[in-house]
Amino acid sequence: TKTLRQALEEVIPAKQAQLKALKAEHGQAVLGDVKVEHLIGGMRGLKSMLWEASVLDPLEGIRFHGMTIPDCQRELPAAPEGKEIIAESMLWLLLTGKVPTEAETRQLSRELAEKGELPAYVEKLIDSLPTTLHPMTQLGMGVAALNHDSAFAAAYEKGIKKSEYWTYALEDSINLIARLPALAARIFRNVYNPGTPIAGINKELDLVGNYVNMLGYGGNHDLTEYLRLYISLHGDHEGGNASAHTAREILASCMDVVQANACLKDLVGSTLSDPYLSYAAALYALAGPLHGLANQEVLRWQLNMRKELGDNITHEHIKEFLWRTLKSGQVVPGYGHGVLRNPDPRFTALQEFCDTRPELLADPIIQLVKKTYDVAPDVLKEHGKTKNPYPNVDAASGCVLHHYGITQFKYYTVIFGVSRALGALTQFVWSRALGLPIERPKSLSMDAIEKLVKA
Ligand code: FCX
Repeated sequence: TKTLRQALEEVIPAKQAQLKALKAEHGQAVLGDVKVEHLIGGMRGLKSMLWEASVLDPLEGIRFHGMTIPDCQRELPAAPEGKEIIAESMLWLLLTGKVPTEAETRQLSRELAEKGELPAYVEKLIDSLPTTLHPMTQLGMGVAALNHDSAFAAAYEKGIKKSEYWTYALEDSINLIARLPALAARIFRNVYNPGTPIAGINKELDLVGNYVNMLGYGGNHDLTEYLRLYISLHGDHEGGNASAHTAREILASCMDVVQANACLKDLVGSTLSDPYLSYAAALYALAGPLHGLANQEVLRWQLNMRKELGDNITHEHIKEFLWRTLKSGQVVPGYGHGVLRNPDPRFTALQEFCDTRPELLADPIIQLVKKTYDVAPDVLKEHGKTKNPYPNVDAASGCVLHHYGITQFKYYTVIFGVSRALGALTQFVWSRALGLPIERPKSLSMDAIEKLVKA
């Protein structure tokens, strides 16, 4: 049985050779035009980033190393007593491009469980925060503080070779992924159940099994399975989304500072050049309501709808509520996407999870999400602004958590944050393995653009 590191070591040389050949043979090939509208439109659709683990097709949705969600559900190992994809098999796939064996998956689960304890100083830091501080703010702070023990930063300070960066990046990334459940669960306990004990880490369990135990829902098999699926599916969504891009960009910027100051040895440890600080930055991008915070917003919006309209909500009622939201200038949370132009297959997968469980189908909030889906696309089409009138993953993710008793919707994006580390840190490791340079796109002022276009 290979370790994750060995599996990665095997695939790196071929990828390095691929990059070298791509640069030498096609470095000057044109992939598209840069238009003025790209500069003022958030670079939507501009092909300008390298990202290995997943690619998002506007119509078909996400593929992880070429595998669709149903492919992953069929082929990636589940937990011993479960059926859903687990975070470990998804992480293995994202990092190596290969489907792990059962034994490899279990070995990775054990490694994560062994590394999952939080250092005492981080527990103290989190315990000292006001419980009114948003859970996402707390998560970012905890992740940033973990950089105290960054192997990457320490090794850099000693002066390692560029070719060795990835090994330390991997060590930090695994440690961070391993510790996220304990950190996220501590935040949950402090904010919502102060003073209650947190379960210890069971070395025989997978990452999400332990997370559910630490959240205080141990023994709820269906919730555990749901979160396994949720965390695997939210793991990566190619590179241009705000959180993933932040993790990459911050890394690049840090490396600039590091390289520029290589002679100033004691500056290195204080730069942002490690996975912890990069991922903390990514979390704060995820915390925006147009991105990851949308899953909290969806539930808030659907609960408001229920409060206002009562229990017997018809399609007509929902239409009126949708129009009221739109006319008040707000977005309909959980609908629309920067890339997708069809219903999000992650939304579909989460809906299918519900479809096989009668108790979920009977839940009024889950019914409301389904009913909203019946009418929202047509309302959004009639409204005429949204390029994609269909649901994204956030439209479905929160209502199932609500059903299982995690009703504290301000916490939902933290679960997304535990998940997105899989993809963002995968790219962190690959950026180092491929020796990618600092990101430094060119910016222009409006005057400079006018000069260029009028010339
Ligand atoms: N409700 C109302 N209006 C919407 C809308 C929605 N759900 N989605 C897009 N629009 C509007 C935009 O606000 C924009 O209006 P403007 O011209 O007045 O600025 C117009 O339609 C065109 O936007 P569009 O090109 O379709 O979408 P963008 O790429 O600019 O934005 C997001 C994509 C996802 C930000 C947008 O659809 C949105 O705000 N959706 C609601 C929030 C949400 O669900 N976010 C989660 C997305 C994702 F899944 C994730 O990151 O987790």
